[in-house]
Amino acid sequence: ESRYNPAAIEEKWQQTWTDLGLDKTQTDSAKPKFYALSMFPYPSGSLHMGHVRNYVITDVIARQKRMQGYRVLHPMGWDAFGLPAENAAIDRRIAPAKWTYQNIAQMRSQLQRLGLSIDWDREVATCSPEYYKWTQWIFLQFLKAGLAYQKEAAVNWDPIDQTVLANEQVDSEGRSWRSGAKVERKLLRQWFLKITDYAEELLNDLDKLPGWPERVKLMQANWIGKSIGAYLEFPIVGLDEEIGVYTTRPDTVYGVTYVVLAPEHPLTKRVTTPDRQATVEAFVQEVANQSELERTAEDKPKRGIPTGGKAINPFTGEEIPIWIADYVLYEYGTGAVMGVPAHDVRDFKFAQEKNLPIKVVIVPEGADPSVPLEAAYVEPGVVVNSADFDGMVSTDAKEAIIKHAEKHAYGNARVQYRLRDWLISRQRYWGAPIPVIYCPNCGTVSVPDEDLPVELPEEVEFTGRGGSPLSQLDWVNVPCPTCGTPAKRETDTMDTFIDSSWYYLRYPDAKNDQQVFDPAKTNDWMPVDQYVGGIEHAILHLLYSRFFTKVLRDRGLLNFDEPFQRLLTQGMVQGTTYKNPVTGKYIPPAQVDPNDPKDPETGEPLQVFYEKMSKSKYNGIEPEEVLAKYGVDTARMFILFKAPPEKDLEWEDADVEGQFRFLNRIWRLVTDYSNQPAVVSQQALTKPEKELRRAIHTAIKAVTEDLDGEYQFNTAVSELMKLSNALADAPCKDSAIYAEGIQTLLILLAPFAPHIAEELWHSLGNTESIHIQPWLKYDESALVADEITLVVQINGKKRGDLQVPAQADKAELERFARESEAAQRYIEGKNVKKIIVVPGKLVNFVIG
Ligand code: ANZ
Ligand code: ZN
Repeated sequence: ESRYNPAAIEEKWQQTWTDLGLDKTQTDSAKPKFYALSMFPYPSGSLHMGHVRNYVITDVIARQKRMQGYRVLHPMGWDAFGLPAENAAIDRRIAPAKWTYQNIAQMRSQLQRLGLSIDWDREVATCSPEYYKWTQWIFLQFLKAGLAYQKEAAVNWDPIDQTVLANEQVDSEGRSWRSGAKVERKLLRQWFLKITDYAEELLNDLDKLPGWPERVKLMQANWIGKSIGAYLEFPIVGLDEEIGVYTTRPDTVYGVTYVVLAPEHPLTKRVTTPDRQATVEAFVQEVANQSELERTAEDKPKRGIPTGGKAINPFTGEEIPIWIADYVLYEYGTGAVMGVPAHDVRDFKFAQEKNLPIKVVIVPEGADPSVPLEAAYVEPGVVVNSADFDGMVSTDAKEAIIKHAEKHAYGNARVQYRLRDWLISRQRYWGAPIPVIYCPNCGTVSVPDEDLPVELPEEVEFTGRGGSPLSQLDWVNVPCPTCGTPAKRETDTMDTFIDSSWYYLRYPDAKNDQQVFDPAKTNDWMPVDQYVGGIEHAILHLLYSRFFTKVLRDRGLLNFDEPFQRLLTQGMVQGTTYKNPVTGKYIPPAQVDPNDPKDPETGEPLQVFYEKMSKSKYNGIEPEEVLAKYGVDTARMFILFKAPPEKDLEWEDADVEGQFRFLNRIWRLVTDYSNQPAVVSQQALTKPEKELRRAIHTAIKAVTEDLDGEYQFNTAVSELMKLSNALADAPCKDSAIYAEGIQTLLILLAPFAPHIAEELWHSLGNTESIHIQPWLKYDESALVADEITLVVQINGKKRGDLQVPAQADKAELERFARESEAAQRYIEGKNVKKIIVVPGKLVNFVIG
């Protein structure tokens, strides 16, 4: 073949690699292991550029590690449960399983076209009974460990369709996406996993992850939200009970001017005075239908009312009013707060709106406490108006006040986490059924292991109404596994985040039908050495996976603490977007002249910018089209070269074209070479040979370091370009060094553009695959230059340069420079005041 034609080689090599079994996971235990993992996709039906970028990145890593002598595990699977399949069933009467497996088939063949070195023998689909059997088994492990429990929790309830809605199915106005009904909050008994038991370890172990982006660790830490403060009790006037509050600012306790309960707090009713009952009840009802987001929105006015009840500040003995307000959340802390308007921004606003007193107890050093505040003073300072604590630095007062409370038994130090237990119940069909049975005699009974999986019934009608389809089937009726009495199955299925919290543990032993996995195998491959995926999973998926790992470790199944050693969150793929700034409409590029972008209808000039590719913005590029035009190797090279992997990537056709031309240059370079006469090998290297050898080994070093370190694929590709230029320019094309150069170029190229590298490798007469060649090592001595370029400056300005021996010392450099033509011209007859020599770089003459 004389011309580079990707279509003619790509499928051929993919088939050969499959036949040779190159993508299979090696099990040779003498080799070090490397587990390269991409976040598995949701089988929506078609691959988009974000997927392509994700999987190409992991593939380069997997291929290079394999060449470096690692046994590599590089698997793929499908996060296959979830709402869209059920919606397809409702809208188009296609069974969720059928829809899902069709999509999987389609996307698998699209992935295979990318030339990914994936071991498909280990493929998992979370919706297959072979997989969810073990999801259910793991749930029962949590139940045994006391880490799964039921409690009432609010759900989004559509009163027209009589069904529970996921948060995504409720629009910003609180209406159902399907019926348009105003969504209500309804209490249902739900299953939870006790992730809060692991809050402290999940936080602390972030320190064990130096290979994670700082940003992601910070997001996780904030989500866990540890705060250190105090629990304080305020006795209720006229009742033999106290209101417990959680505060991070015990140092402000003398500034408390009211106490606030969450409206749903169990004490609300009892503290309310008879004259206020009706008003309070109405307010509680109103708040009950608000989402947490609405309640805590910063910009909305705080809503609250007095209950008529009073509490006592145990420090001062003062009576203060008890209020209820929407901004106090029942699920956080104790569901009650002490109001300190002088020192809390929210309380300040609230007190101003409600005319509550504001009492200053902390001031900046030397300030006058009697001057009224214009805003809350939230900084540390000196304590005032606080009895014995006056004069203390507020940060010290925190501890002193907690000690005081402990001594008098009305409070103590307390650590609080924002993290809540994980609500996993979904009132839906397309998920893993929660494997429990409710028996009138025995209560909640686990489905025995030998009865797993609890399979999803297939004869189901999808109407979108009347609750989960499962609850409407005879399927719910079973005899109790313990006593045989007629009993009922749980009809809720699990949150799909559960499926993805453990899939990476299954790949090392994906076909095991006796065990969730053989611990020996999973412990051997785990932890994942490099995980690659989107930043959108920075919090939940990664936190849940870390939680599962720790629980299964504590169940004796795993011998490590953290599942993912290193994490790479790849940036977004963005496309050119045309938008009419007046109408806000996005315009398809086909209707726009890129040199003069105007709205085809109105003639208004358009805004042009890059934005994440999406159908609604008409800025997407179809992977299939790029592959058809340029082949997959070009697409891979472009994606890797255009931006560092963690940065956003702006799709530019011209740059794709550029990579295609680069591969064409390599094609010509190698085919020209293979048509040349035999290699001549001499004893001593000529000067051009030495230089070429230096270029070769510099490339090996640079590409290796770019891949071993921070995965700087873009600079690695630049190195390949430099080497290819050095080869093109080399005068010694008949030398053995040139042969070494051509081979080096192909081997370094192989992980990036695997098909063209393989084809050209074979064109050189090689019969083994390039992908099983050992990765190259560089020769340190080859990196040393014989000569360097010495810059000659006059008064700091470059006036010329010259080649000098690399070993020349300072005095010699000065002499070379002084004798150079450039220097001669400028210093002739001038007074040289000073000469600055920077070894290896330049000589600067300061003349007067
Ligand atoms: C009095 C106080 C004075 C507070 C002050 C702050 C500043 P983090 O750090 O997020 O844990 N709080 C406690 N429980 C609450 C709930 N259920 N709903 C809404 N707010 C709640 O925040 C702890 C602080 O948030 C607590 O400290 C409490 O207000 C409030 F100058 O107590 B603070
Ligand atoms: Zn029973």
